[in-house]
Amino acid sequence: PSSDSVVTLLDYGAGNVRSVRNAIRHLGFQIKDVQTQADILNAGRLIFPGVGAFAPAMDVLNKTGMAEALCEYIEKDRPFLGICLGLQLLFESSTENGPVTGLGLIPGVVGKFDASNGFRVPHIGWDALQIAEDSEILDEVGNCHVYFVHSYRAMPSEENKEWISSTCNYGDTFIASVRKGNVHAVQFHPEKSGDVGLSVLRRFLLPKSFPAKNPTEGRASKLAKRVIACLDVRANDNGDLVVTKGDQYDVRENTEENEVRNLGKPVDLAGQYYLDGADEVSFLNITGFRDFPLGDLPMLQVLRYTSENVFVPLTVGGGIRDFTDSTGRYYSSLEVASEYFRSGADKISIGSDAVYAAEEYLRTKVKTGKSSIEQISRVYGNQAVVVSIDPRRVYLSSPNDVEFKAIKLSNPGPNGEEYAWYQCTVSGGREGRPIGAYELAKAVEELGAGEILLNCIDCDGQGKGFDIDLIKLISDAVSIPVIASSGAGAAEHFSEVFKKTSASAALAAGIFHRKEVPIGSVKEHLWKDGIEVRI
Ligand code: 1PR
Repeated sequence: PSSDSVVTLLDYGAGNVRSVRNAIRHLGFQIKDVQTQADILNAGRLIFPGVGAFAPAMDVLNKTGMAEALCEYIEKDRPFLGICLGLQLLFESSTENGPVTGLGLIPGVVGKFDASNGFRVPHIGWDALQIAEDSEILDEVGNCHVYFVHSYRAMPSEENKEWISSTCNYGDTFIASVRKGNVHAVQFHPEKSGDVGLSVLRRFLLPKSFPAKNPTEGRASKLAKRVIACLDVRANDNGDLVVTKGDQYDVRENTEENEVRNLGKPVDLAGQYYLDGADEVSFLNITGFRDFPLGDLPMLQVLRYTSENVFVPLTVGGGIRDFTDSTGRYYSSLEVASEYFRSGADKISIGSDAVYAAEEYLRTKVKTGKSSIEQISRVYGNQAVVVSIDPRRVYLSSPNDVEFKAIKLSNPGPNGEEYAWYQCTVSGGREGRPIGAYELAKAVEELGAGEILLNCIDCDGQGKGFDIDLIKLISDAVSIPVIASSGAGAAEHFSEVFKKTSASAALAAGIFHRKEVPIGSVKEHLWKDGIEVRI
């Protein structure tokens, strides 16, 4: 390969840089991995996708001598692109588990977003940029949304203003990208920002070799509400992995054969939903609670293949827990999650195991640090940990009938009951547990979950709309983003959930699989209704 088609990648082994690799390859480039300091100093162009937390990253860079080499490379104005933590590390220090000293190339301290002003932290999703002139690699971004996922950010100041090439406003104005000469860094994820993100990478990799297209037309002004396509995946009775979809979690056909409903192939459908404009794609391995997911190589393959062509965030759930296999080998939930991340997942979602962890935490009031939520968020950050809640409505005549949070329903129950509590379940809805969705949501936020995927068994597959009472209850109770799920049957249902609750995203399955309403029509409808979405 000619040196023009080679990109040097600094991957210090902290997490998932698979999507960055896939995006670089997709653009026709080959990757050379940094092994030594010399690889940095001799790079023709260097991409540094920082992953994980600030302190361990600096630790590795210092111990390996990479910190010194990076500073030398950047001070010589060699072509550089830092992504996410790869931007933050350029600053003087970070308050993340610190203060921790950074590379010190840009004046300023990286600090945490303030959730107290009503903005949910982590900052997850598609947001708008204010782009300075001469930003070069952002030339085609224009007014389009790009994808962010982070809890810490650097702030603009007199001292660093010559570096700033764009800012973003989320509660306060923070630095979305920097540029000086050939040195660039972005807080957002170009590799997860669809076509617009790929244009940023392309302009870095091929500077000036083609004229900048006019900025893509966009209408972004603030954080968009996300529309997520969900694929419930399991093996059918022939052992093939299929996308299935249940009614109230029952995924079998109502026929004599009672076969598992088959709505298509996971990789194909995910690719289609990406092209249709899905802001994220989620895979739920719905029998993961039974089978050991690392024995489930096809699911890992699904992620690997999907992440080659789908440049929006991917979440995978099912079976994330500690496990001992038939030979007695023990796997921690962290190892299971790591395998999913290595295969291309950006976030993992925990169902049953989060219920057990929350029950124990509420009983003992002690954070042991050993739960899957704590282990995974410590290493990958809480933005990578979603908790999937599968509650079922339990009707009550009076809210005092239970020890759990009960609410007055907008629509009374079958026997005129005015109240209900939402009982959490495990094992795909098969077993009810002594904890409510409200108690669970608050507990898992404290344990380190970064987002909640809120299903509702009663509404699943019914197409009658989301459970607004439930979604309002939970999204008002926590300050992390909540994804509303279960029951979408029309574009109006998405508008309703965003108007009546503070959910950050809405997820649907059946309506998309059955091709009743395409994702694009949902987005158009939301836009016309005055709701910010990524078009
Ligand atoms: O418990 O950590 O192994 O995780 C299992 C995961 O699998 C959980 O996230 C759980 O929600 C999911 N799951 C388990 N069984 C089923 C099932 O359907 N039998 N699917 C299941 C849950 C619910 C939604 C669905 C929405 C939208 N699927 O994700 O996609 O309800 O559907 P709709 O738009 O068609 O109404 P663990």
